[in-house]
Amino acid sequence: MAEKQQTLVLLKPDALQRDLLGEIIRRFEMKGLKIVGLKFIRLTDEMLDEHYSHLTAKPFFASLKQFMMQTPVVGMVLEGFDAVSEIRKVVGSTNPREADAGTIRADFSMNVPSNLIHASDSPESAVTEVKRFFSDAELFDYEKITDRFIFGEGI
Ligand code: DAT
Ligand code: MG
Repeated sequence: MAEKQQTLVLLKPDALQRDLLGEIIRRFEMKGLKIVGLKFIRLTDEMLDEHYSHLTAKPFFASLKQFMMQTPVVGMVLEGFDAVSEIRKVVGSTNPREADAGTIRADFSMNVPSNLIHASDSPESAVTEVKRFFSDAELFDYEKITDRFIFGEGI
């Protein structure tokens, strides 16, 4: 049974610099993911220590943090059935050169860390990451006239 989920996305400094924010958001919209939160975030060292805590021992950790702090990032919370795994499909593998053609990373990027997007990797991390970056007041529950056509009956 499909589960309605929320997931966290960050559009990284390379997406902003390369004028790809609109294109990436358009792909999420076309997939049928509903934007329930959207804002600029200026990431700090402390936020990144927490967000990338699974990578602290990696030799590239310090340069990854520098990369992520170059400009503000665009934070988004997207909602939909199985949104966490669906969005990872649309985004593609971490290494853009191994990502499937047609994914955002394969189509628009060439290397790590400049792979354009962060997207939560499990339902559990999505819950933690949405809370990390968005307050309840910044998340919006609303109906769209297309909901019935995208999600089907019984939403
Ligand atoms: P993902 O972003 O696909 O969830 P991850 O959580 O393993 O991947 O890594 C987070 C980010 O760290 C990734 O988007 C880009 C950067 N990164 C991963 N592996 C790297 C490497 N070998 N060299 C440089 N940056 C890397
Ligand atoms: Mg990850």
